[in-house]
Amino acid sequence: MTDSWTMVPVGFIVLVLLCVLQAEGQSFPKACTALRPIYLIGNAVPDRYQLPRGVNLIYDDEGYVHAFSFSKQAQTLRFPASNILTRCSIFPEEFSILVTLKLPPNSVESIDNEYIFALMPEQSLEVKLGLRLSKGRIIFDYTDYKTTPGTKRTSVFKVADIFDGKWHTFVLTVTAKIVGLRVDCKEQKYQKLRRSFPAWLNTTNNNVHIANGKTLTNQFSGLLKQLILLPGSDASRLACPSLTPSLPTISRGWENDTPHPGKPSEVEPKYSDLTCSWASSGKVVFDIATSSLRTCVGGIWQSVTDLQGEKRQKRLDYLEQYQNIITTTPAIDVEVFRIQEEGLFMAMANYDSQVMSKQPSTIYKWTDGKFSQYQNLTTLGAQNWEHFVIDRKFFLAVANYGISRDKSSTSVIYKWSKRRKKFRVYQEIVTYTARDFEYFKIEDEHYLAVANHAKGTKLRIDSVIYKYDRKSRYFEQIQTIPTTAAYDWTHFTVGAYHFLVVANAFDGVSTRMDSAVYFWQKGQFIFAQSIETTGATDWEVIRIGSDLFLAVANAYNYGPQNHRKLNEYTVNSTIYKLNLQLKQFEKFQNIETNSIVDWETFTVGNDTFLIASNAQHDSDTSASVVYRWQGVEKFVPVHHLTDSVPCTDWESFTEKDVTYLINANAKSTLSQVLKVKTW
Ligand SMILES: [Ca+2]
Ligand SMILES: [Ca+2]
Ligand SMILES: [Ca+2]
Ligand SMILES: [Ca+2]
Repeated sequence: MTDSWTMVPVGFIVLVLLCVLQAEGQSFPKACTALRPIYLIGNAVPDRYQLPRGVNLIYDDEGYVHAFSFSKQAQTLRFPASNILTRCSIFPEEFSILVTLKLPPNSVESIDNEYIFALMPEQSLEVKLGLRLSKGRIIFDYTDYKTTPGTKRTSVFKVADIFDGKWHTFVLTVTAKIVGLRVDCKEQKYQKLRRSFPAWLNTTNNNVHIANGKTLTNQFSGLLKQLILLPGSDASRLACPSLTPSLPTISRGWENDTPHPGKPSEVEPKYSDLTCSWASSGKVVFDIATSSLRTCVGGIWQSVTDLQGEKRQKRLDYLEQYQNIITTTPAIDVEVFRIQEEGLFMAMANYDSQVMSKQPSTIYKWTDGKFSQYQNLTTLGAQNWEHFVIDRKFFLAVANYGISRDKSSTSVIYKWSKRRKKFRVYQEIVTYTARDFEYFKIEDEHYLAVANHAKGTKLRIDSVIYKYDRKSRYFEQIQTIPTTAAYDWTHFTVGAYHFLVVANAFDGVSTRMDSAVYFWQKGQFIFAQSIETTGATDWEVIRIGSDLFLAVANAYNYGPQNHRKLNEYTVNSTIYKLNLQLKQFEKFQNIETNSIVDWETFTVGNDTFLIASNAQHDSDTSASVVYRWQGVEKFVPVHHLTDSVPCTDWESFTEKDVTYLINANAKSTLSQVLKVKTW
């Protein structure tokens, strides 16, 4: 094979290296994020002195609350969806709805298809999204506008308890594929949603109906106190205190707004005027003055955002395009690092496979809130940059694929010159189509693992572990480990133990093969466990609490198991969880990915996220996807980055308390920095 870049399977290389300019611009309607909590009743009933036909504001003696009741004439109570979704037309993919209501006593049988709210087109009786009560059940209606527009689907929760003539609060939470229901802060129930993600629910020319579904028979017959649409899928987690509420239903003494017989009160009672006692923990009010949700915890009204600590924890809202990085050649990898007393830097591994010669890879420096070009370093098929520090000296190592698989390549370690404020060549290492450098430290000693990909037609070759020699001050080879078309080494620790896991991509016949975990013992790495992978390109370590997870990026499904070559890029990328007793990684969750090359984990506030790169991104459905850790729900997709470029690598960094994500685009010369917007 003379063309070193043409590796079998061809598509696998195309995935990473093909330089095709990506058509820019997406014509999708804008999805709604960055929402504040929206008081839906207030939008339908803006003025309490001019109540719409059929709407009454009553004072409930039992609960000491004002609430709305609806007679048959209120069957058209509605407002345009554009009133609340002002900057966007796609209904949020992820949201919560909080409802405080009181239903007639013993109404399990009598309440039959009564809508609390419904999103409906102006001209039809279709319910695109709705919440109704029927025969002792709470029913969530939804539609999937991407694949099956017009087909209503339902999720049904049996909750006969709330049809008892008392006040109740429930929160319905919707993520991409899961709907959860929590009544009175009790245990959350979950159901799977049968819809695609994103479902693209366009709200243009749609109305939000309150307490009706456009027809007489769908009229809500209970009292409605609160009906709030909240951004994010976890309002119940925020609204419900961690301590178990001793009185889960809303009870006398919860609200004590003064009754005004015959005349509605002027404003919603302020949360501060409401009684919050130990006994009423878990009660939730919506504070109109600050548009925030407050909950009663241990005798104090707290904003829901204050619950997780003294300081309000930030929550990821959406990702905003922040800076375009125009590179001279496509970028395969990016590394973000800090140099003491100098600041934040970023190195791009640049390579244009059409030009088989040395090319510059660019180092950028963060200046005035943006990355600007700082230094060019000559590379040859640069695949990966790795930054590390030894004795307060700053290094950067580049894994060079080289010009031909028949020849060795020279990968280079650079050292930061304090005097010249530039990186200079420090050591050259002979590699074979190197894909990855992994730096790690074991007991004050410094190591580098290189992933050698192939030698000529041979895919099973040695990858090498180097150790920094204190005398010579160079890295010296200490161990070789046979790998098969190795793509990535990832180091991690479990307690005092050190591990390396390799991503083996292709054995010459199939991409479905074993990758392997090794552990460090007496100065060398020893095989510990094999894990079947499918064109593995990356391992990512995720720590949540005391749990350790390993996520594999399965990039490409090629071989006898897919002899018809169907959807070769659509593969399950698996997350494994370490079982400490068995000292084994066990399958934890499968996530379907599309041409993934990199998993990247990052945190915002208390939340852990995973982002899946999608190197091809050749259609609307194959963008990078952000997943959030949601406990029992595992990792749940929360953002679909349709506006992002195709990319082989994501990195995250935090500067001045703001989290950014940066990607490397192997298909064109446009890479991006995204800014994490929080609320
Ligand atoms: Ca990287
Ligand atoms: Ca690595
Ligand atoms: Ca990664
Ligand atoms: Ca990465």
